[in-house]
Amino acid sequence: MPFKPRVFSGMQPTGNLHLGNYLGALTRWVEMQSTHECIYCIVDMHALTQGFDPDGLRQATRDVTAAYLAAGLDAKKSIIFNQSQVSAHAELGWVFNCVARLGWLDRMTQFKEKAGKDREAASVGLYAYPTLMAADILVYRATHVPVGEDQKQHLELSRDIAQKFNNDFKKEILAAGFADGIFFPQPDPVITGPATRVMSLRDGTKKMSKSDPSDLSRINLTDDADTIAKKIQKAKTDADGIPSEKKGFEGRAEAENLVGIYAALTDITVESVLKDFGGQQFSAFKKALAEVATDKLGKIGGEAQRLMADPAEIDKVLADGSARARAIAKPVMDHVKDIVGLLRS
Ligand code: AQP
Repeated sequence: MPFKPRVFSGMQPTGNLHLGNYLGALTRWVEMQSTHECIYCIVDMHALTQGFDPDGLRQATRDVTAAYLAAGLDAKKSIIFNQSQVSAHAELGWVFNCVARLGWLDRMTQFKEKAGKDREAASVGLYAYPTLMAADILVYRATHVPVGEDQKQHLELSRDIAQKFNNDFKKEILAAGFADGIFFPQPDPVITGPATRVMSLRDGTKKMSKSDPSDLSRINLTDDADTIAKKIQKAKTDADGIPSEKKGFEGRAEAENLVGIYAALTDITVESVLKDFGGQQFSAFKKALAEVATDKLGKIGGEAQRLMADPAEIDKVLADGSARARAIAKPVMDHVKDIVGLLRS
């Protein structure tokens, strides 16, 4: 039986959302609201993998919710909630820890990057991050996952986990009444759009990230016009100007990144940007980029600030979303318990 199309995605409340989160994921999330049933999560349990800061986590969870709403997510249309309020995520995450193989997790490049040289000091949670992510998606039997390019490998692991679960428990799944013997869908990554990998403004080889120690490396959704202009002005470039053709980007990651950001924000192709700006110096281009960035992000930042002034209203959105998410996740988790042999009364 084909699965009902359903979208799931999430972001970690580990700091301010930035332009990469916005162009790589959020813009797609907003679009998909008009075509799909959508579930958007603030994955607060994932944030624990990066260290503990209880007050900071509470604040960041509300900030990210405000940014979601300000960017155009509609809490009536979509389900918006924080992960820890739906315990089925953690329950299924544990089952998946027992389905996934160590060898699979050993290959995850994000763990290697985040753990750095001192692997032994990394938390078990950071290592098991992808199995919890698989649970986040599959506890809703979601079919589509809009994410940035960096999440591709984790999505492939989610697909492997779904397939292994379906294979390992085929007999039990059939006995539970699923006639085709398939319980979990294999979720499709939706990695589309002009900016699936936005790079740091200070180093074109590193992705823009919330946890980069340099605030100059990213444009936050809450930055005001002056800050955006300053960060773009200070963005790393090279001595050559804007090329007239794409091949002129060779070995010039920073230049390619800035032009890509301009194209994504104005919804035109990179070729068109090069036609308009080819041959010009970066100083002029950066002014134009600051204008479009301020125009687009200024409204979101302002609206997010307004929403953040009323935390009780944000908590209400999360409570409502959590209740709706629980109503979908609980029966799925009940089936999983029956399938794997966990008694429930
Ligand atoms: N630079 C980026 N370009 C395009 N998409 C990006 N995403 C993140 N950075 C970029 C996408 O945003 C979504 C949410 O990401 P996340 O919060 O779960 O964590 P992350 O991918 O690890 O993002 P950060 O900013 O780098 O956070 P930290 O520093 O806390 O680890 C995902 O869909 C991601 O692809």
